[in-house]
Amino acid sequence: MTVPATVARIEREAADALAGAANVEELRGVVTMVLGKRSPIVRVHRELGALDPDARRTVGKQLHDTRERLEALAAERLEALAGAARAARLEADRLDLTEVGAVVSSMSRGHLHLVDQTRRALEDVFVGMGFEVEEGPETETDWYNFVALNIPLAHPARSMWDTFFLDVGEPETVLLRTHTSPVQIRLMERHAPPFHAVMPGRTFRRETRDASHLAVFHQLEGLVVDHGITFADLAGTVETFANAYFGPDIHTRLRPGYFPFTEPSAEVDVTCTICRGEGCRTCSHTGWLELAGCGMVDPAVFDAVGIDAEEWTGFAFGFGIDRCAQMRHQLADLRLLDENDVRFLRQF
Ligand code: FA5
Repeated sequence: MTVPATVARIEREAADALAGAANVEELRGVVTMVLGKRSPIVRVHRELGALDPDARRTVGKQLHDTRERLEALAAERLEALAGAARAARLEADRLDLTEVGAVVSSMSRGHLHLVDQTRRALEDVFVGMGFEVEEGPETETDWYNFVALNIPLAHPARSMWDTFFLDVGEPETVLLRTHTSPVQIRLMERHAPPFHAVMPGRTFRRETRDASHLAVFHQLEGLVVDHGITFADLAGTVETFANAYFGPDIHTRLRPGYFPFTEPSAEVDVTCTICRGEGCRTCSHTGWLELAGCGMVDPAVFDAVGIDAEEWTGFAFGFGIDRCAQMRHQLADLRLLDENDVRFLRQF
């Protein structure tokens, strides 16, 4: 075979090898093999000296052109293989957000606790009746929780509320509020009448938990102060609320009661929804469950906050939010509400 024919064969074989490289790594090996120091074209180049001057020139030029074509081909292959590798990497790293969405939506997502749902539902009913929503602190002073509510120190009515006192300041002056009634005082201190407000919040008592009592529970206080407010307004408000929240077939009753901060006072009962009035453990076999305390604001309370009891009259109430949830959803035992059993909580 002539030298030019040999060079032509070398070029074909080199071009095939470059085209056959499957990836960048392999291509680098082939380039060394076909263009490196030990490659066939370099070997032919070394043998040029043995040729006559004309053939040496012709073959020299052929070798030069061959090298240029093979280098161009190698560069082209390198670009193609590197591009393919990049695309493969991108594909492997691709984040499919629809897949992530599917995983997330199959995970169980939390929701509001039944007590919070109930608080919001109660607020909605009262807001619909024209009330505003106010809040107050869970830690209170003896003055707001008792004294301003016409319960001076050593008053026997203090035993109605078994209190958690905090070890702060003078003994028995700072406490966890036993009811939401102190928020009435804070509201009346800050603003002038009229008032139409509800005040939901957490309350605390040193009580033994049972089917209808918790030590940490929730109340929704209500206060209406205006010109010419009477007990009939109180009774009408309680009835309207009960119909809106429980439905028209649930009956409520007002029973005489006693609270130092209201006169006259009453308790609001609802037909026990567990036994439908037959009597059961939840309602202590009475057929009724106590939902709230209420009454006409005592003039002594108006005096404590500087409101003229000759000009203004008003009523107040305090509903148990947990008990409202209990009766609305027929929970035989109130303790389900603070035990955090997800099998129970998931149902609401
Ligand atoms: C009071 O706390 C008064 N502050 C209510 C009030 C406000 C009267 C305004 C007059 C004017 P009582 O202790 O009865 O009252 O509680 C009111 C309601 O809170 C009860 O009817 C009941 O629904 C709920 N409640 C009371 N104790 C508990 C408890 N341990 N666990 C769950 N709910 C309770």
